[in-house]
Amino acid sequence: MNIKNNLILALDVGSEKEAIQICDSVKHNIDTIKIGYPLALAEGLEIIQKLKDKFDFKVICDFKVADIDATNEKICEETFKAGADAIICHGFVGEDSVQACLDVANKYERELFLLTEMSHPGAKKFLQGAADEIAKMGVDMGITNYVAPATRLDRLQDIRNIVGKDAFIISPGVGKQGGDAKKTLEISNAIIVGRSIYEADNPKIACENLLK
Ligand code: OMP
Repeated sequence: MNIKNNLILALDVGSEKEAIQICDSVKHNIDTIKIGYPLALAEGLEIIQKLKDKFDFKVICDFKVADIDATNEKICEETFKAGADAIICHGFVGEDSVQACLDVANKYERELFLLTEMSHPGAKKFLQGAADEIAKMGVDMGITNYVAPATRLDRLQDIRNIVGKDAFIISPGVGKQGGDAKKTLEISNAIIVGRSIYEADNPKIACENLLK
């Protein structure tokens, strides 16, 4: 995926009005947004196509899909039918569940991002111990897009070493979670940033500061 300025806006706001205001402010700095449960639950899946039509953005749906294969398939179908360019799924559920997501992504000629280790402190307790295996599974399955944390650069590097230099890694955790944009981009292909942009007095300037 080609992402302007290697910067993805995590648009975790609670209304279409707020979403449009922020998108309007950052539209010259950003061409890819991530929509997750907060906005999709508040406004419905129609918000995906509305923002695509208005701003010509690429939309990654962060539904962290983590169910049995049959249910994952239905979740991905609805998400791609609604216009998403990509979807994020969890890896800890195993190969059959992830394969179901990959099959639907391939059918729609869209993209799948496999979440390996998460960025928050709680990820250390269970997920960190499985993350290398999740990344290896992704490689074995032919997955080329990954999510890995900006908050632990050593772990991000470990995951990069597993998935290889040609894989595409996007990293959340810059800003509010403590990660550094520049250091992360030495390892990752793009950063995902939410609150540091949409809670800023001036989201456009917040983007510019991140890119300095
Ligand atoms: P901020 O912490 O506000 O910049 O937002 C980070 C965004 O990335 C949020 O939408 C999170 O849900 C998401 N995220 C993480 O923070 N950590 C992860 O490990 C994975 C994700 C994600 O899949 O995007």
